[in-house]
Amino acid sequence: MKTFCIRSLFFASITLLLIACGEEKKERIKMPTTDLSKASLIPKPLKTIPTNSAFALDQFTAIYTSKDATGFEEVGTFLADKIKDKINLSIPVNSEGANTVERVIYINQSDSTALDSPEAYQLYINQDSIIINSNTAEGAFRGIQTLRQLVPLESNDTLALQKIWPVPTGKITDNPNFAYRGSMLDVARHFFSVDDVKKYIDLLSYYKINVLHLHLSDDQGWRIEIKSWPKLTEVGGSTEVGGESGGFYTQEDYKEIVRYAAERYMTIIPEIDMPGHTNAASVSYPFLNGNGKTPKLYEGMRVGFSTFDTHKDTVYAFIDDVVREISAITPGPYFHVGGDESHVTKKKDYIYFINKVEKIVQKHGKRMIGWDEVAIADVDSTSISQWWASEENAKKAVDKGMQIIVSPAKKAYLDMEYDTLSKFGLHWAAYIPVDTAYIWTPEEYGIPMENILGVEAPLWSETISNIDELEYLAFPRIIGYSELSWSIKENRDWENYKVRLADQAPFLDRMDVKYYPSKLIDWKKSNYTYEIIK
Ligand code: NAG
Repeated sequence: MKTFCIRSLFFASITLLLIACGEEKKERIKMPTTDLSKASLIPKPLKTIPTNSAFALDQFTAIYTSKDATGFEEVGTFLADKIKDKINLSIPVNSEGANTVERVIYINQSDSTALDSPEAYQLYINQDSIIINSNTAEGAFRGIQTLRQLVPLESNDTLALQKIWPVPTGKITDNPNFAYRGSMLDVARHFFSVDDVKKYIDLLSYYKINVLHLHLSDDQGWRIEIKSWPKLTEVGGSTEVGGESGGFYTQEDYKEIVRYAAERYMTIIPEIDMPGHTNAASVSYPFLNGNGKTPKLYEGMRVGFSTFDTHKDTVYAFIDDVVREISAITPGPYFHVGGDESHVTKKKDYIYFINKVEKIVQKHGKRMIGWDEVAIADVDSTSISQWWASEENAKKAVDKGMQIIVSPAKKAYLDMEYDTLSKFGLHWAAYIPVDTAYIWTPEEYGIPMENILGVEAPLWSETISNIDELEYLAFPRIIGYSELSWSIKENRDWENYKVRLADQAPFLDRMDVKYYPSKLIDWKKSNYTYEIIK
């Protein structure tokens, strides 16, 4: 309580001081009128109240963060770095005695009960101060994404000459609808470098996505170093779809991805897909498939032809090592075991296998996630089902009391083609144009709200082999999935969204994102045209 009062006093006096100094400055700078409720924010915040004036972001602005509040200074520094990247303006963070400071951005740890989830935040933008309140650094981090989106890339003429960027004033109260807002990247069919994954993570975090699920193994490749089973990557990591040389993450690489994601309050979920989708593992260690044959490396696109031997103890000893090594370098609470399309595993063997693997995952301190098929086994209510194909399996999972990650292929698969002219992608589930990707609700499938953990958009990589192609399939649809999982239904409307989406163009161009320029969107501020639109 005492620290709270001191902090509030300190904070109130800074604000008063700044209001006093600000009055003088206001006469000199003619700031535009604004409307915060029309700002192109994605995902749309819970509540926005505009006050129609503007905060002048310029070289006399400084960032201060709550003292002794874990992670808050780092959030302040992150914001300063991003503002520097965006508009080349350097803003000091927690600098003492900066007497040229006229306006502050204050990132404040509050203990308000109104901010009832760790990601909730309030953003007050006044003419002379910006205040972000959150109970946690995670909430503050979500709040600064909103603020980043409000900083214009370019200022208008007069203000631009004075190097002032106007930020619309008002109050935002925000809180995610779903705690799990995910994306998945298949690095098994085609391998993506650590730098590619980092670029993707950074873009996702701008839209408040907080989970990246990495599909680390499949028939075509094994992508993570397992020290006790080195051939997995030496042999199983050596190719990919189409026969290129593949690749893998060393454990140090993986830790670097985890660290980079954690800096953005994003959880990494590792997936080792089994008992099907395991050809690359069985090429590396042929005892795993139990049929006495050494399979060949596979570079095609078929699914459902491989399986582990579900009866051998040595197979479970192998899985134990894999889960143990990966869990030890994964701080997040989840481990994804795949479990999809085990077409050549007998049903009773499949059930036996999933039950055993669930215990292994739990032994290593993680919650099991599996594709929706796992619900046919005797899984625990603490395990999670990722619904992608079968409504019947989703229902079974609900009956077992499991939580569900909503990823219906027809709506949420980023590897589905946009339309018949799409340069990349598949269309076995559907064509998914940008509006179809947005106009649905996770609640519409009859899964009770309390069973929905969140939404995830998987990006399978059979047809894409580099970051440009990844971006083509992911953007702009992933931006819509962020809104579907963060914003409440009442705040989602396609006509309103598509205008806000078009306004992302300058940012996406600036980040060199090779997005698909859908004709459904009026990208007038974009520099970027993909040949398909011609
Ligand atoms: C599914 C497979 C996946 C494949 C994808 C392509 C799941 C859970 N399984 O058949 O291995 O890459 O389609 O869209 O999606």
